[in-house]
Amino acid sequence: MSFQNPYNQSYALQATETLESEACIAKPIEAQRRTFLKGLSASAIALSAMSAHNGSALAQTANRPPNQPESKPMFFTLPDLPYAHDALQPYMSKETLEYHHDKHHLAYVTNGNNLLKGTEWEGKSLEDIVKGSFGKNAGLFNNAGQHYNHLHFWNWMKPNGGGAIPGKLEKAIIDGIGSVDKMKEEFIQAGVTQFGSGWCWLAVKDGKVIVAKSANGESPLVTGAKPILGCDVWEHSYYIDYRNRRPDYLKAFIENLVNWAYVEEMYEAAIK
Ligand code: MN3
Repeated sequence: MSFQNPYNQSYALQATETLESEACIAKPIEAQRRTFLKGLSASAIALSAMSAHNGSALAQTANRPPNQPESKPMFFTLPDLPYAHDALQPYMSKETLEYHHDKHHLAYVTNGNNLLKGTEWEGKSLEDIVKGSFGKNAGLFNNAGQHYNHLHFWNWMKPNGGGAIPGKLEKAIIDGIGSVDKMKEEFIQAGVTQFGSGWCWLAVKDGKVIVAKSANGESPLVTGAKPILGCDVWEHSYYIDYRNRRPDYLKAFIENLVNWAYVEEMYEAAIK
């Protein structure tokens, strides 16, 4: 096993963490197929994923030895982080991002591609795979769901994040939740009270901004809402930097890491 978490011995592995440790085992066969997504918008992620998809299809065809059956190109690809691994310090360390992006997210990509093969969702969009496989194909859902969540998670953060919320989004938050302070308080509380692995969210449901939480690889997508901000509360996201202090991690995330411009883009797309 290539992944060695020095803290594994210091805390009990919960049942929901099994997924996490299993995901670490997968070998990084997709590492060469990364695509550069610096500064991309939410909608551009989908387009870029498709162009990476097509690019790899071409490369695969060109490199295929004669008389070998044509294999389908991998659908899920791991984008590079939109900033350097050390750019979020001191709130999120280089080491955390090296494990979290380079190993954990890569494992979801690799496993997701393997589990997608031969299913009815091959060729569908990522959102359709996530929504369609929920409750029907747990293995595929877990990996596709986590791929979707992490694609956005990297963009929901930025160096020198936090700060002022763009006006239209701020108004929607106040209309939906009451105030910006209340939103922050409820968002942190959702993350703190998510038992075991999961995520806390801001989402748009019926045109209104709400706070939500979900287990494992689930997201508001599976409840008919649109996620606009999510924070990963799996231990792999904070244990190196914060150990068991999940509330401190959530506070640092909302105050110092959030890329509110990206949240606003997702809000605009969600209310269309
Ligand atoms: Mn994660």
